[in-house]
Amino acid sequence: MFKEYTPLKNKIFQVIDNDGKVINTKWMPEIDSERLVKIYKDMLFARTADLQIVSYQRQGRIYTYPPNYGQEAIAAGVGAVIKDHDWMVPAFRELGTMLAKGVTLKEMFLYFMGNEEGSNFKNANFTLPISVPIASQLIHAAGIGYAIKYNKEKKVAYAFVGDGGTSEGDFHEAVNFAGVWKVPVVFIIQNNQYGISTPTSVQTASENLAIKSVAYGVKGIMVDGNDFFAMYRVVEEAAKLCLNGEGPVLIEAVTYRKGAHTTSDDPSKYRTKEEEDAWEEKDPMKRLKAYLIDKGLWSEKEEAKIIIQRRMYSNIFMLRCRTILKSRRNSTTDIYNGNPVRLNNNN
Ligand SMILES: Cc1ncc(C[n+]2csc(CCOP(=O)(O)OP(=O)(O)O)c2C)c(N)n1
Ligand SMILES: [Mg+2]
Repeated sequence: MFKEYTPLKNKIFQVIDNDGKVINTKWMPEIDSERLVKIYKDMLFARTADLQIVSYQRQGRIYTYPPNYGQEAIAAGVGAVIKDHDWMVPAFRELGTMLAKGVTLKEMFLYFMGNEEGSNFKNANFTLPISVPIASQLIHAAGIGYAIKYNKEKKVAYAFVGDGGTSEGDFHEAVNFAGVWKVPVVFIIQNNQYGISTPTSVQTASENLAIKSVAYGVKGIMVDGNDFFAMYRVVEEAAKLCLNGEGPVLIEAVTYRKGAHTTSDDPSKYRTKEEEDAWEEKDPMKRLKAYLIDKGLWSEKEEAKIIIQRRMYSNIFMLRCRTILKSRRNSTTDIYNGNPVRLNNNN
């Protein structure tokens, strides 16, 4: 796969088209129907929760939030392959993978309410907290990969970064280190076309982002990040390579951020309606849904039922989070052994 789709050819790996039709039978992954429907339902859960969080922010019930809207197939592809014992090294736009790893929606809500309990994942093993300093998490991933190799463990570390993050020194240091030490890390670039308002076209002079793997002597591939099957297959192959000692792998997942950069951004200032409409055709959920409906595995009726149910869940979670917030501890609780007098004086 990595030879056939070398980034030097600027060729994108796809399995289904925009209508959900299989166009690449050679690389179609084997996933049984029951599991596939479960994956789709999980994607729907993540999308519904994501849209709900944005609406909570508009109501003043949650703070700044970076929407995942439109990028769900990437998170789901990794989420379906990652194992409980693997490492998840997130940036901040991977809600679906976090949920797949066992992070709860409640913890995510708490995080975006600024509560430290939102970084204390109780059910998710080997999952680092959300990382906002762009690309800094990749250095941790390379180090984790080194430790996995040193300890002779059969594990993979999955690390995320955005297209903008590839311009950070940390990205280059991490991929270089990982390449030199041949560590089992899968780097996933979510190329959602923008770093806030900066389009990928002015982010780099490279023909694509996956091509950066060539300079570091690691395998790389450009994949349609809105094609769930393509994502799944690429991540599955990358994991196999890592487990065989042939890692790391750099994946550029090409997608589109349908929402704003964060809830404090207004994308209409820097992109056109025509551009948004063109990407709408490639929406990852629509494509997978079309595939499932064609195979008789899903229906619009079932979808409507599930969305109502999921909205209800997320409302319940939100109410619980409000209760936790009311009982929050002082922000210096874990810093000092007893608060300094000056902090108690309120001046
Ligand atoms: C080191 C650092 N510099 C700047 C910022 C401010 N900042 C937050 S998000 C962002 C853009 C990130 O773009 P990209 O890597 O494409 O990820 P995306 O937000 O599109 O998922 C910037 C510059 C930051 N968080 N950290
Ligand atoms: Mg981006």
